[in-house]
Amino acid sequence: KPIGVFDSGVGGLSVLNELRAQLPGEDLIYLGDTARVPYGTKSSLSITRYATQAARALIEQDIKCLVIACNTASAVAVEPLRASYPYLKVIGVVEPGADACGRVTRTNHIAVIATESTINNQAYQKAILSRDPSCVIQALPCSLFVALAEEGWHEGPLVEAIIKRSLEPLIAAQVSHFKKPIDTLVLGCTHFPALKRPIANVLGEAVQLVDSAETTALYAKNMLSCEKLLNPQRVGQTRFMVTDGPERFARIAPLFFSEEVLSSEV
Ligand code: DGN
Repeated sequence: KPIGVFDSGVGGLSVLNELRAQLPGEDLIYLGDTARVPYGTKSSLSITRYATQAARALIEQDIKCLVIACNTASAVAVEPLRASYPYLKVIGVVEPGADACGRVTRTNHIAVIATESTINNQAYQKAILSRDPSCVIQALPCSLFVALAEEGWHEGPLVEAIIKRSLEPLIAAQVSHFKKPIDTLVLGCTHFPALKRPIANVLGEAVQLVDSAETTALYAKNMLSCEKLLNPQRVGQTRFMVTDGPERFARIAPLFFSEEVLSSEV
């Protein structure tokens, strides 16, 4: 059986890339809800409705587990989806990202950057604090980074200037005498791994970046291995479905995914 992977659009391909690398033997079906992207500024009610419809479309493909490769949908809809489909393994990106924070931080001062909905929902903040209540968290919405990533603006002085301006509250805290500096930053949006280098340049070496795409793929691998659901040595296939604009999807996909993408509209 394949693994179902769902995102609001193209960003989840960063998670798919990591799944492909960690789980080469698995068949993957990716559903991008391109008709309704972005989720990052929508209400929890709408996001849960969209995520439920996407999950249903993937369950119809007889999947063995569902990876919500979207931070916003994970933050808002992972629990409602688990309640609706108790027999299905549902993996979101927030919990693996929060686990990774605990492993990386030395000072317990952590920042999360994500879309507005993810920040407002507080899923990362709650997940990190539930693992270690002594953590101090700064959370900052950076929805503008989504556009930068999709435009292919992934480096250069202009990109760094925009990132610097957006991260100003974090940078101010880094040099403040009153606040302890952060040592860990969670890239809490599918698009942000594409901006890893300029973000690292702006924040400097003292801040470690946690990429929730990477940690989610490892989490999925461990889970499937524990459940004895991993496929033996073979080369898995990847299939793509989008709810709108397969041409645009195929054009932008290479910014996030390293293999060829041929999608069909559903
Ligand atoms: N995939 C979304 C996320 O990870 O939060 C970003 C794109 C969006 O819907 N705004």
